[in-house]
Order: sequence, then structure tokens, then C-alpha cells
Amino acid sequence: MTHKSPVTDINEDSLHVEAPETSAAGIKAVTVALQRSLEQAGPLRTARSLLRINQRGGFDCPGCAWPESDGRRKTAEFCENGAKAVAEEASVSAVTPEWWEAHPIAELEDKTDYWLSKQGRITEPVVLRPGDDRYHRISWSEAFELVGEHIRATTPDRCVFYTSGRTANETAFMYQLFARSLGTNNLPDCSNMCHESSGSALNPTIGIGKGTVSLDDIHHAELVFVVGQNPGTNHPRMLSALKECRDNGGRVVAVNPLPEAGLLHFKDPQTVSGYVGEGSTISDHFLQIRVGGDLALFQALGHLLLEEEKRAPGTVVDRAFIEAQTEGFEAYEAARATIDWEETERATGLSRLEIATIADLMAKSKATIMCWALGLTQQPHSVDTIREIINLLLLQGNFGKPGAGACPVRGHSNVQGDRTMGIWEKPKEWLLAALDKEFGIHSPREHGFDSTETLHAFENDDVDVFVALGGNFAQANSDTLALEAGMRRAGLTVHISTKPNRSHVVHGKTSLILPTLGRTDRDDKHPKGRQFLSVEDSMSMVHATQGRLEPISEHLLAEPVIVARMAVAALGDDHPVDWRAMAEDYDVVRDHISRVLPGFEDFNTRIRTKNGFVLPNPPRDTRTFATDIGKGRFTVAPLEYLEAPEGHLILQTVRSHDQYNTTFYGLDDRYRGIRDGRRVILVHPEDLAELGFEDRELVDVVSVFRGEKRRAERFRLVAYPTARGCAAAYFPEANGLVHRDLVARESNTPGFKAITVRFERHTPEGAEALAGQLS
Ligand SMILES: Nc1nc2c(c(=O)[nH]1)N[C@H]1C(S)=C(S)[C@@H](COP(=O)(O)OP(=O)(O)OC[C@H]3O[C@@H](n4cnc5c(=O)[nH]c(N)nc54)[C@H](O)[C@@H]3O)O[C@H]1N2
Ligand SMILES: Nc1nc2c(c(=O)[nH]1)N[C@H]1C(S)=C(S)[C@@H](COP(=O)(O)OP(=O)(O)OC[C@H]3O[C@@H](n4cnc5c(=O)[nH]c(N)nc54)[C@H](O)[C@@H]3O)O[C@H]1N2
Ligand SMILES: [Mo]
Repeated sequence: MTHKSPVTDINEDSLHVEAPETSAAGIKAVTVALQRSLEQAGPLRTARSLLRINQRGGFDCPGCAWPESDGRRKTAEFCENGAKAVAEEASVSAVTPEWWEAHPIAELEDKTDYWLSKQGRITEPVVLRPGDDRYHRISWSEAFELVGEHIRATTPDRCVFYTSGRTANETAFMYQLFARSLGTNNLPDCSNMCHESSGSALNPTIGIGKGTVSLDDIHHAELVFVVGQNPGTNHPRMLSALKECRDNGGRVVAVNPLPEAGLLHFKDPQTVSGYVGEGSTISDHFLQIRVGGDLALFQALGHLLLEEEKRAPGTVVDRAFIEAQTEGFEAYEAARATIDWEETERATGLSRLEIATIADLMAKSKATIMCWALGLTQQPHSVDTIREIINLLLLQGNFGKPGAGACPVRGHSNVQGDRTMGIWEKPKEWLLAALDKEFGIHSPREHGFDSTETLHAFENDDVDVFVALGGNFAQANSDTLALEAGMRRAGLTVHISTKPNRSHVVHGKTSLILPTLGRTDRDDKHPKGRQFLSVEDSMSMVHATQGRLEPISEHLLAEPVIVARMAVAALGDDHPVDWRAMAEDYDVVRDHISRVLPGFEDFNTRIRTKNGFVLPNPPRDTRTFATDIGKGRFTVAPLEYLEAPEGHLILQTVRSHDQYNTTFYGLDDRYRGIRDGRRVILVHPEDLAELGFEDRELVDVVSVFRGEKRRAERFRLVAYPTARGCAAAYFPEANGLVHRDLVARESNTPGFKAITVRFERHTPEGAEALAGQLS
């Protein structure tokens, strides 16, 4: 049987291209956001939701994990994309069982996620049984019974429990407890595809897998690096913090292959100057690096800092700190003693002079912060690259002092909290022991599948039950065709979702869609009345979140209730964990958490305080490192970068300004000047000329990895000022090009920003080859 893929419902001829913008936010952002919200949610829900974002007693913005400015929240801590995320959820369009009856799978198969999510909020549970050609209504109790039956009919190691990072703390805690009670650590999450490389780099070097700065540190840093990040789109509130840093005399250095608008200028919509002119400068220096060249850059900076220290001893390197708190400095110093400048310039695409200018800034700075996001995490050598950042920070003692530290900027609004709650396929022994003691269960010790291993497991027919707590696994992961084929062979897929998405369409033999309340929805059908949940932001602040909107349907269940009822259905009534008590009253979950997880003592009291509380963070709090050696660790890695063979480029994938991961708000990418089209590849004009292609030409993209090819058809080339030798496309359209074995070493994160590609003029034969692969 030939399955369709959603290439076809976007008309590539509508594409408009203009010059990229050079500043982000401003009043335009406010109007765009309001307009979207009014269209989807109407005036009342718009007012109720937008005014409650990130306010005390309100809900945590589902947009991103950037922290709120505590104590002095503005009336509307506003950002265009946060507002769009809220509007998307507050939609009043309903996806009813009748809707599913009217739309057989064969019809949904060539719909994009843009179309699917535009249909609205799912109102009732639906099921698709073997042989069905569409989903039908099912009652909640029958749905849970079906989950229980399938889980009991197989072994725990053939069940997989995926989590997307919107999941709140209490839900995540119950969900991992469910998986472990059942007997599996198969707990892949979106973090595996996101910042896993950061955790893998940080844990062994600084003893914690999280950032070590507060918002106030950003405001008071002397120097902030923003590396591999597009804050204007993905963390717009970060721009206010960077502006404040600059207003206080700090400098900002941006490192990126693309001249992203938000890295250049910022118009603060809260101030008068945000309405006129170009806005404030954000970056003092912009290093237009080649994709994958950052390790070379950081090694060169290390070399130059050590050279400067030799010239003026005692001025650059924090010897007292290194002596007292770290190990491995001698080996690092030896490795950085020499440098091959020619190779460094080739790897980075930067000149020696540019690099030296930045080294000079660093040498003079007494408080430096390094921020980074996905530009560094999704390449084979990502973990080494991030460890090189840690080397630079250790070298100058940039831990545990104001204005200094490491700042991996997380993605999903609670992705960091989910890991804290135990969503991890490689749990530590102390966590399992604490769970066993608290609940009288016996947690499995064998490690489970991460997201990449889950993809392999699907391929090898090793998955009987796949449960997804949010997210869109089929689109988020790599090697789309292989993944979708594998998912279709699974016994049961269960999606706990707010809106329809592609993962519902590439369903298992039996498939359930369980609709749930979102962040903005009121959760009050409990014996003790209205409940609230909690989240942890990118800077380890834990605070409450509570929705206020009337749910779109009376049939929605809260996520903790769904998890509890699945657990009861699978584990039976005499299981030692009291699932019902937790589902009825989230304080019960928090009491358990307070006894299991360090830092959550007295959780129920502290979560009710004004701005919540901050979790312990040894590097930040006491300048100490809880690694196996009890010290911070310098590391040495060989130079590595991405080189494309003749006729090829290195392709990275990014988010447009109008999307939230696999959900699209629209088809525009305003800051980059792209409108009405997503199947584009941004290429430097000189690379286009060298490769013999023209701007706007229609091509098929062929990726190569270890001799294997993947093909994606019908992309428009767009001449764009990216770094030479590199190209950029949108996620998830390009995910099918990523071979499942193209991953970051150690973290196993897919190489979404390290794809070797070439272009071929689009021809009918190419299309046939693709159709062949699809069948
Ligand atoms: N509105 C909105 N907000 C979001 C999201 C969303 O989809 N929409 N997603 C959320 C999630 S889950 C996440 S993880 C974050 C993601 O936040 P980002 O990391 O900002 O997301 P990307 O769009 O992947 O952008 C990666 C950036 O890294 C650059 N880059 C690519 N390769 C390299 C490289 O080799 N070196 C360097 N130095 N830079 C490179 C790209 O040009 C781009 O600017 O955003 C979160 N916030
Ligand atoms: N090529 C490429 N691929 C990538 C990336 C990249 O940069 N490039 N980035 C990776 C990253 S960083 C991430 S985080 C992953 C994202 O992977 P996921 O987290 O799996 O994907 P999302 O698109 O965020 O999930 C959207 C779906 O979540 C559901 N949803 C929304 N809100 C809620 C809620 O409150 N509760 C529940 N239960 N469901 C909800 C909706 O049904 C929606 O369709 O993708 C990864 N994939
Ligand atoms: Mo992410």
C-alpha cells in the first residue's frame, strides 16, 4: 500500500521573498499576535488569556522556557510568539468525533501539520481499530481498558512512554512512576532531540545538567555570548534581558551562520522607542560562523586567552579558582598551546582578526555568560563543542559570581522540569532507590530507549505500545519515512493531545487519541475543586501555573487524571501506588515529590509563595561542582568540524517565525523575509552560482550519509546571506533527509544541523524515485 506524504498541499508558487529584516519585536509584533488571537479565540478568550500569561495566579506561557522577570512583571509580559502559542491553544474550533468520521485516514495522509492543527481542539476520545479506515468515538473507560489490555498483553520492555516538554511537573512525575511501576525505563522525551547534548556535556564537567545563571546575572554580565540561537523568534523575552545588559554597559557577541533579526536590533514593545526607528542594538559583534565551526572557534579563543595570560600574567586566567575547584587544567593548557590558524579559519569561516577581537573582549571581562541553544546541540561533535564552552568559563572562573556562568537556553516551557521529575531513560540509582522506598515498588535498573533508540525500535518491530504525552513524535524525529513506516506497524499508539497532528495519522494498528486540557484551560473537576500545576524554567525557578479558560469541551480530562487512569487500567487496583488520590488532589503528588526529589522539600508550601522557588545549583550557589571527582573538569577534544564534499553544502534546519516546532501558526517567516512558503532552502548567492543553480529554482534535495541517500522533493532555492558553504531549511520539512544514525556522539541527539546535501533540478523521474521510497 502506498502512503501519502504531505508535500502536496502547499503551493510552492505562492512564495514571496523580501530582504531579511534587521530588528525584532516592536509594535508590529504586538499587532500580529493580537490579530492571530482574535481570529482563533475571539475577543473574550483573547483578553482572558493574554492578560494572564506569566502573571501571578495565571498560567506559565507555553511558548518557551525563558524565565519571567520576577518581582517586577510588567502588566503584559508580552511577546508575539508566546501570544501566538496561547492563541493556538485557545482556539474555539472543535475537532469532534463527527469530524473524525468525516475525515478518513486516506484523506488526512496528505495534509500538513499546518492544516491539521488549524482544525482546532480535539473534544472527545477517539479510537481506530485494526481494519478501520478512520477514527470513531470511544468512551473514556473503554479507552483506558484498551490501553490496559494492550499493556498487559506484552512485556514492559516493548512499551514506550514519550514525553513532550509542555508536560507539567506533577504529571511528569506520575508518568515516570507509571512507566517504572510497570517495569520499564523506556522514557524518551523531546529533550533527547533538543538539549540532550548540553546535559551530556555539563553533567561530567560541572556536575549538573542545567544552566548556572539567573536572569539578574544576564542583566549584570560584562559580556554575553549568544551562540546558535535565534531569540527574536524562539525566546523573544530574552531580548529584553540582553537590552538591559547592554543598558548596564555589558557587551553582546552573537555567533550564528544566519544574521537573525533578533540578534541585530530589538524594538521593545513596552517602550515608546519600540514604536519608531530601528530599535536598540543587541549585538556589539556578530560572528557569521560556518555551521559546525563553533568547536574550532572556542578552541581558538582558549588559545588566545592563554597567550594573553602569558603576556600579562595574572590578568586573564583565574588561577586560584582553577587550583581550588578544578582538574585537568594542565592537559587543557598543553592542548591549546598551539593552533593551526589556516584550519581554524577554514572551519569557522571567520578571520583570525575577528576571533582575536572577541578574545580581547573576553580577556578584559570579569563576568562572562555563554548562552547557547540548538545551533550547538544537533551535530556529531556537539558534546565536545559544549564542553569547550565549559573550558572557557572555567578558565576565567566564570561560575558562582554575579554576571557569569553557563546558560543553555531550553526549548519547551517545562522540558527542564520534566527531566528533574525523572523523565529520563538513563535514571540515576539514587532516584530509583528513592522511588522504591517512597512507593514500595521495584523500579527497573536497565536503561531504556531514548528518542533515537525508539526510532530504531519501531524499525525493528520492537514496540507494541507507544504512549505519547503530548508532542508529535512522527514529525519531530529524524528519518521520517522509516519512522512513519515503523509507527504504522506498532500494536497500539496512544496520543494524549490537544490538537490533531501527523502522529495521529501514521497510527499503530490500534490507535487512541485522548484529548486533554492545555495550560490555559481551567482544571476544576476535582472533589477538592480547582487544581494548579507547576513548572521549572530554564534558570531552575519552579512556580505554579493555572489556566482560566473554559475548556472547549466537557469531555476533556486533565493530564494527571489520564496518566492515573492508564496506570490503574494497566497495573490493577491493588498496586501499592494510590493513583486515584494523586489524580484527585495534586497536593498529594507534590507531597510525594517533596520526599523523593532533593530541592523540593516543603513543596506544597513553597510553590504557593509569591514567585515560587529556585532549585539548588552548586556551581551557582557555592562555586562547587558535584561531579564524580568533586571538582570542575577541564576536557580536551580534537578539533572537528563539518566539511561538505565537492558540490555539496552543510544543511541546518531552523524554526520559522510562524511555527511552534511541528505546529505552524502561518506560512510566513517575517524576519527572514520569506512569505507564503515553507519548502525553501536558504543558500548564499555565491554558493548558488558555484553550484550552477539560480535563485528561486525548484530542486529536489539529496542528502548523503555513509553512502546512503535520502531525497526530499520540491524545494525552492532562495539566495540568502547565510555563511558560505552552508544552507538552511525549515524543520520538520527537511527531517526526512536526516539519516537515523546521523547523531551527536554521547547524547544521541539527531544531527538536525549537520546534514550533507546536494541539489538536483526537480524532474518527474526524481518524483518517481521518491514515490518508490514512499511505498
Ligand atoms: N516561537 C517559537 N518558540 C520556540 C520554539 C518554536 O518552535 N517557536 N521552539 C522551542 C524549542 S522546543 C526550542 S528547543 C527552542 C529552540 O530555539 P533555537 O535554538 O533558537 O531554535 P532554531 O530555530 O533551531 O535555531 C537555531 C539557531 O542556531 C543557528 N545555527 C545553526 N547551526 C549553527 C552552528 O553550527 N553554529 C552556530 N553558532 N549557530 C548555528 C541557526 O542559524 C539558528 O539561528 O525554541 C523554543 N521556543
Ligand atoms: N529538523 C529538526 N527537527 C527537530 C528540531 C530541529 O531543530 N530540527 N528540534 C527538535 C526539538 S528541540 C524538539 S523539542 C522536538 C519537538 O518535539 P515535540 O515536543 O514532540 O513536538 P511539538 O511540535 O512541540 O508537539 C506539538 C503537539 O503537542 C500537542 N500539545 C500541545 N500542547 C499540549 C498540552 O498541553 N498537552 C498535551 N498532552 N499535548 C499538547 C499538540 O497535539 C501538538 O500537535 O523536535 C525536534 N525536531
Ligand atoms: Mo526543544
